[in-house]
Amino acid sequence: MIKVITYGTYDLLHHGHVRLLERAKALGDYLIVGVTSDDFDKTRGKINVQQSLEERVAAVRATGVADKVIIEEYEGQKIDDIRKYGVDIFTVGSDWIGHFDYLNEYCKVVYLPRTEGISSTELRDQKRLIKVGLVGYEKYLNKVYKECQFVNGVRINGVCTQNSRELSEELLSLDTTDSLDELLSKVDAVYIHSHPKYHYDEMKRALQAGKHVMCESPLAETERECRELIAMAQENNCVMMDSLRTAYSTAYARMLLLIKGGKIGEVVSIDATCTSLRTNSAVSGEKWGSMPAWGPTALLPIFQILGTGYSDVKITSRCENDRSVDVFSKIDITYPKAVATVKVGTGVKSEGELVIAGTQGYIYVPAPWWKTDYFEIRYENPEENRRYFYQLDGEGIRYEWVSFLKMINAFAEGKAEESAYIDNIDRSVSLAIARVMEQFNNGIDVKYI
Ligand code: C2G
Repeated sequence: MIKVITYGTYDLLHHGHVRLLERAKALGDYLIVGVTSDDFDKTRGKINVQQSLEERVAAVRATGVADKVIIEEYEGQKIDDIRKYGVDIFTVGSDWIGHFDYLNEYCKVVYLPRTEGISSTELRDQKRLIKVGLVGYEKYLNKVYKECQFVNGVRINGVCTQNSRELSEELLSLDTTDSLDELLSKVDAVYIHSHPKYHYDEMKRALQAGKHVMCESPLAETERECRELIAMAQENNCVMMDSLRTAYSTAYARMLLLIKGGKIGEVVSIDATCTSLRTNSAVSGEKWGSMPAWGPTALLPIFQILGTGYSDVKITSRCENDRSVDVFSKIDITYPKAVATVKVGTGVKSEGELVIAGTQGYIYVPAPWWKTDYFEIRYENPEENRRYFYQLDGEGIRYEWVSFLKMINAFAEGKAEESAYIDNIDRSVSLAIARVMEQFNNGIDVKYI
């Protein structure tokens, strides 16, 4: 009996896939099909696969061509599978020519001609092409634009900024305007990365125009405004996403799960530091202190791990002449049974690490923890220590955009509840972040040094 094996993602299974499977089967008597797991696809750069592993496996099974379906979970697995199942022929489409020649050492390798004119990428694009406008601080928009190129289904077709001095050439070639209304008239959604004092007004206008919004945290400068926007998004049937790329880093997300699963016992203390030495003038002439620049990111793990039911928040800030521009701030948060300290700086440099201490052990995330691919769980007995690594591409930005698109789709299909599951940041966390920013802006319990 001749055994044949082939692999693929098989997202939105189409006749190109089916033809390949049929021809693969015809090469022998028994066909094994390896379907890639979501994690493996992520590490190989396929980030916006539409269907779950279960759906993709079910679709491959339903073709009736495969004798056995397996899951491909790690790099190098093909060699293991070929040996394990005694495979005679490995086959894959001609888009991979040369790539798998190394398998010749274990079995015969056959590249089958790819079917022209159809692909999962095209199907994903057809399913929904969301037109998005970028709003705000030009330097960061350049980064976001680059990251969007990895996400199918999104087209950036305009920029609204007050200062296009630092826009990249690609962005300058799009429609650039300083009028938000003009931008809103030609997009389905907007991404906002402006100074937080503009967020409320910009989001309100976007939501009133029926546009979906993803806005860098904080959503607004006061909790009341934040609540108002949440209600407005609901009334207008729009997605409103609080944007913090860290929440979409796989390592960070897995770390949260391990903590919830009790790996370090009960969490008693969290220390998070975020600093960057950038001059305020570089940011569109706006004066961004440490709190607007880093506060929301640094507060994220605190509220996601310890919850938002804190008893007390005290802030110490070192400011320039203007009290709203803090070059360094320290936030001390007390909970009934835990404490947290956040240090943020735009005029001070420190080690940007995250330490989460529990009753049984602690988690250490090295700098820069907010775009991490790695962390360690450490115990009293170092032999029990564990290290975790998860590939992170593009600082998490591209994964965040995939989630934004999935949420927009869920809304379009009338499954708004599903979008809450896709969103990695709970509304209560967004509100707590806005509340602390409001406290800082109003100088309540803030000691200036
Ligand atoms: N295919 C094809 N014609 C198309 C599209 C896809 O023949 N129009 C083939 C591909 O060449 C591949 C299979 O169908 O052999 C599955 O395609 P994908 O789901 O895109 O998976 P891919 O990323 O190519 O995975 O490590 C190798 C991979 O697992 C192959």
